[in-house]
Amino acid sequence: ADKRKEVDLKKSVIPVSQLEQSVLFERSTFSLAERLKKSTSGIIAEHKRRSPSKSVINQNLNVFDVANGYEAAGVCGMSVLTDGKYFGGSLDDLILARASCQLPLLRKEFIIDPYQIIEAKAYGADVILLIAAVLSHQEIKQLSELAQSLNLEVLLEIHNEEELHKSVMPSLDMMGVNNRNLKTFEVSLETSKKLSTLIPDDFVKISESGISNIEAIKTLQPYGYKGFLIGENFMKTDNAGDSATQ
Ligand code: IGP
Repeated sequence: ADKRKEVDLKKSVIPVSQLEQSVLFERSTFSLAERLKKSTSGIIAEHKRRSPSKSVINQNLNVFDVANGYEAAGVCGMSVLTDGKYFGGSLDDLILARASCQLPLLRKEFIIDPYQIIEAKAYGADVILLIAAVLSHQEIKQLSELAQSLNLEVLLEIHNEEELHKSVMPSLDMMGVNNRNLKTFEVSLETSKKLSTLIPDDFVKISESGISNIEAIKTLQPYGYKGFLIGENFMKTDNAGDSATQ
């Protein structure tokens, strides 16, 4: 209930009706799922200044350079953290990424309210993230159907079998297995391997977190993964785009 209060406060800043009239709200969105299906590498590169597990990753890069660099490196899509409290991100980062590249953009946020989805669209996102660990079946359904009605794609994030089973529904496009344990922050690619066969084939499979080299990608591809979400590894360098090229 407390979380909702915070969101309600933001709601008073820009009314839904105004968000819906914004220029970006009208644009036709890019499909991340289609790009991943056609790609051989399938990289989704993230803009991430800091995190609860690592504190500061990089505070010096500007989001324009990062988005341009990722695009030049030929990645399939970009993830932009808009959470301020834990990751030092903002909606400004999202709109600036939109202004500087033509990549499909994922709004990386703890989405619990329909308002945040309208907001995602108005700030230039193409894809939203829903985290099964914090949402009920009914909430996932309501939020993903709203996203779908706005032509936004949905990436559903899971950590275990239970979260997967409660979430399978046709309004999702991609299933992301987070290799990072939310309680211990430990990462293990075994999580992706273990869950891969349980994910129905109609979803594009993405492996998230702790991917630090090409070997990890080569290891996971035979398990059916088409997308690889990489943050820290690119962001900890002086030039995020250059590191995404290698
Ligand atoms: C990226 P990494 O280990 O490459 O920096 O991880 C991404 O998977 C991670 O930032 C992430 C995340 C999340 C952040 C995955 N799911 C949910 C915030 C909320």
